[in-house]
Amino acid sequence: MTDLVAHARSLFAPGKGILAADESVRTATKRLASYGIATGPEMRRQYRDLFFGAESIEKHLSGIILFPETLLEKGNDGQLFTASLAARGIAPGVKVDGGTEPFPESPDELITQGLLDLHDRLVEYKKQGALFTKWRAVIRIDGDTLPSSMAIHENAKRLASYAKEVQSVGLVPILEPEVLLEGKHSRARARTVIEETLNALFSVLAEHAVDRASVVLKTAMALSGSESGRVDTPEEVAEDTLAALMAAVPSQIAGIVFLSGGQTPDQATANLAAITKHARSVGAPWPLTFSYARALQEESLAVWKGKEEQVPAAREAFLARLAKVSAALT
Ligand code: 5MM
Repeated sequence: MTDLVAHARSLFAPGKGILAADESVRTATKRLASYGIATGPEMRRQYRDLFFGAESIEKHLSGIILFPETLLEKGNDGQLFTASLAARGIAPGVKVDGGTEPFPESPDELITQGLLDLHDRLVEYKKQGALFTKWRAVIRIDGDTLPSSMAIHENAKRLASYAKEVQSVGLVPILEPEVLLEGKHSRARARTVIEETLNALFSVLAEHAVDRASVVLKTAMALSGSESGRVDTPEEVAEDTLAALMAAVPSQIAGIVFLSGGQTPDQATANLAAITKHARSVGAPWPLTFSYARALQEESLAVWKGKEEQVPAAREAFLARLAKVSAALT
């Protein structure tokens, strides 16, 4: 087994998963504002410290995805975040895409940018302690019209170029083609779109000769759209999610992680538990775990509200959710 494959597999250590803490400046600003928290570089640093400084997170976390600025920052203990995470056996990763922009061929859809200077940035991120990386593409469902196959393919091509480049510098790529929850669509439609998106992705990865063994896939679950008026049962979600994954994802990849995508923390926990159980019964060939941002952070942010005196209680809320999400893996 190569080092890269071993790194990729270590993200799936039993009972552990990934905290996505890679919100861009824009997303972090919006998220903090929604809890009445003023923002700026220092508040973003404290936001990261709230989670990374919580006691014993290494019991449940194999890795944390960082935004590039965080690679260079220190926690309240005076240590670089990357160093204190690595010392606790938590792999630091980094988001390397440059965000989305309208896709010129189909302006209601989004395309991810960031390939131009990618190589040089990767070399720097590696020097700064990153062990893995993430690239997010966004796939929007609108009835039977969107996504267009052009948008699916262009995003797949960029994910493949990203993966190839990342592997060439010796880092693990997490490929995240996120099929959005927003919309009126049915769960069946979400399942079909996830399957189409992943089929396109893995055929382009094969064309680009991307080494599957160190590839980690980050995917949405198959869920009814957030404006459909329907809340799926965990069993329904598990069945349709696994059906899409079994139809499209090669057995050779290192593993699959799930995003929470706007589900409540309880939904994201219950759905993960049902997926874990169903994966065993259908003999799914890959290890599975979580890579949540909102579902892990939400309850803690509501307690914290940016107040120093609330940090212990906010960390307690975070640890309680983290323990529930990890328990969903067993
Ligand atoms: C979809 O967002 C990813 C997973 O988060 P959820 O569990 O909340 O769905 C997350 O890793 C996302 O890619 C980062 O938060 C960065 O997002 P932006 O919008 O800042 O690029």
